[in-house]
Amino acid sequence: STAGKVIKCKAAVCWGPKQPLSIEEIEVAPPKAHEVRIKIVATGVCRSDDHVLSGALDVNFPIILGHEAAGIVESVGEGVTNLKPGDKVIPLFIPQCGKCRCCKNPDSNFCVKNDLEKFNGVLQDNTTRFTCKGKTVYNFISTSTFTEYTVVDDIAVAKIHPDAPLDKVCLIGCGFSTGYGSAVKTAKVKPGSSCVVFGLGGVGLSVIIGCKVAGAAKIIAVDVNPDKFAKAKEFGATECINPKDYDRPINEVLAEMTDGGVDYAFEVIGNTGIMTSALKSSFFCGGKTVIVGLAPSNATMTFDPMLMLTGRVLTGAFFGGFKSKDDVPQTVDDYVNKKINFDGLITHELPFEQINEGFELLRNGKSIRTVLNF
Ligand code: COD
Ligand code: ZN
Ligand code: ZN
Repeated sequence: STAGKVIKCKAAVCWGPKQPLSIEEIEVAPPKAHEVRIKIVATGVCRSDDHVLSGALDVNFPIILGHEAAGIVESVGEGVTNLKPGDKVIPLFIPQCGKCRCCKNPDSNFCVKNDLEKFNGVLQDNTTRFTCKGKTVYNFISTSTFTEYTVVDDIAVAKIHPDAPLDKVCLIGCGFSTGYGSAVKTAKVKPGSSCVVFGLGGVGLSVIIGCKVAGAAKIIAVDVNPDKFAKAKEFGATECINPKDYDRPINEVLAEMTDGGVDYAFEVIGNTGIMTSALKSSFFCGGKTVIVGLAPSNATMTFDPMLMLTGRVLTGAFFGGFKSKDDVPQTVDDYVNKKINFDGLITHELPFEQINEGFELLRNGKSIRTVLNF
């Protein structure tokens, strides 16, 4: 057994922005108290990882990126009682400590123990378990999954169904949940309602899946790239429109299509102008707008506050509003029991060593999701 020993393994180390990831041999120290060492089996390539590579996100280097994954527990540290070697797990980029003010609020899914706000790159004890060439390697948003083995805090890992196919359910660790949860949890889409989804990337398509599962009658998909429409329809869009085909504001077009406005509008691009369009396209009495996309750091959203006085609702969440430790296992169960399916989001599968190719596919828009297998 490797328990209690340092593991030498392969990892994709990011030494700095604007350079390819480098496959290196690293050392992974055993888990300390309330930590879990995980053998990663499959990991997705997400836009947020690329934000570090492009220099848009400020983190400490060197770092091991990756946050959308599934794996198997190799060993656990002292005090970890709910997990044992061999358990299938998904690392959680928003932890759920269960004790903080956010965790105690049933309507919040954030946790004060997160590393999303400051990117300190360390575990709860302020150190990491990774070294490479004698240097400390930092952790990424409580997870770090571009490695054969990682160590995470026990508040940042969920035990999942033993029959779950890890090369699929890894998407529940980020992209799928972010979209799907935005529909079923943050918006709480009602049966028979009308929805519009702006932006048809992997996350937007997952919003469509959620709207459909929730029983929406009308799901209007909006994108400037009409190549995205076929997949959108496959996942449940009832109509697809391209703003470029109209010479008037898209909210006016949507109002005509939906008897005055949609019940639910989702912005899944990260464009503050589109956020305002989404708000305007929601029905003036009780229409709900959910911001899913992360806008550039200094961008601000502006709108006439009168839009709100008639009763529109504007909200948003990371990770689809999912309380990570509670909702990830449930979502995996729903996948195993065939209540949901998102296999169509996975357009590419590559061996882990070809990780840089995975990022190329993301950058040139050729992939929806690439899953790397170890
Ligand atoms: N009008 C209509 N469509 C547009 C426009 C526009 N003006 N601009 C771009 N689009 C379309 C593009 O053609 C594309 O199809 C789509 O919008 C965007 O898709 P992708 O593939 O770039 O993006 P996704 O789906 O992988 O993710 C997009 C998000 C914005 C949701 C993502 O980047 C994000 O911000 N996620 C939320 C933040 C978060 O939770 N982060 C934590 C860990 S990831
Ligand atoms: Zn992500
Ligand atoms: Zn908490």
